[in-house]
Amino acid sequence: MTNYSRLAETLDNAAHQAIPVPQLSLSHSLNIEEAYAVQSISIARRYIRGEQRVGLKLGFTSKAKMEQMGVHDMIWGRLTDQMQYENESKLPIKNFIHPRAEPEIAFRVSQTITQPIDLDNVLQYIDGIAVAIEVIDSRYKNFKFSLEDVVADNCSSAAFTIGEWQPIDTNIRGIAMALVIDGVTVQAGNSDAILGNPFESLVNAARLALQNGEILKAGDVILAGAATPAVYLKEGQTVVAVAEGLGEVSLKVC
Ligand code: 0L1
Ligand code: MG
Repeated sequence: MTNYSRLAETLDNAAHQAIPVPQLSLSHSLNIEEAYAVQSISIARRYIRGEQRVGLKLGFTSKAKMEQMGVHDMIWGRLTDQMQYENESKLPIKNFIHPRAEPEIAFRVSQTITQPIDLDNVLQYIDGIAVAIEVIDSRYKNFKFSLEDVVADNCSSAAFTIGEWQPIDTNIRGIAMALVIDGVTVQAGNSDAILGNPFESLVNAARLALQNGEILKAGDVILAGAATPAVYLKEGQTVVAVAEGLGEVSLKVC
């Protein structure tokens, strides 16, 4: 019988020590529910160390990425306070294995979400929208994984930073987004690459949270998904995410 706790410990240690491990799928045949169980146990180890859950993230939020991975739904992971960095702060690269950055949109939840929400009422449940950088860092060697591997690995969640919160009536449909490293635009995209409408991501985050007993409450952050492919980070770089009308947010890799 598969020992989920042992697998969770392996992934948690890999993240904590920044040392990559072989894909779980090379030695275990987990299904997706089992992979989420491993994620849950792995994150519980962080909670025991004192970290607090501050929100959720969605991954595979572009049609192209879902098709590439052969899935029909997005994946989700938990964000903790230890993963959050102040805007313009230093990101110590030694704490990560092979970090990559992607420009995202973040939502701040305004009230407990106890029932499914939809595009018509989504604004009732947020009080801020911001540009964000998500730093993903697979705990697997060579950043290679199966769907079940990446779910067990908390969807590669590693770090994030959020720009200044903007009013909820700020337009985020069809806006230009970019990742700029040391003054050079290395990725450019559009917010509608996120599920065709970034608000869809929030609706789906609420659905997945409810399905999985992760109650979203006031102050929680939702990272909606990437507007462009992720880019590897190197020491010394300054990475900036820019979103038209939302402003920018940055990290200095040290
Ligand atoms: O979109 C994401 O945050 C990535 C989800 C996990 C897949 C990956 O690590 O590329
Ligand atoms: Mg992401």
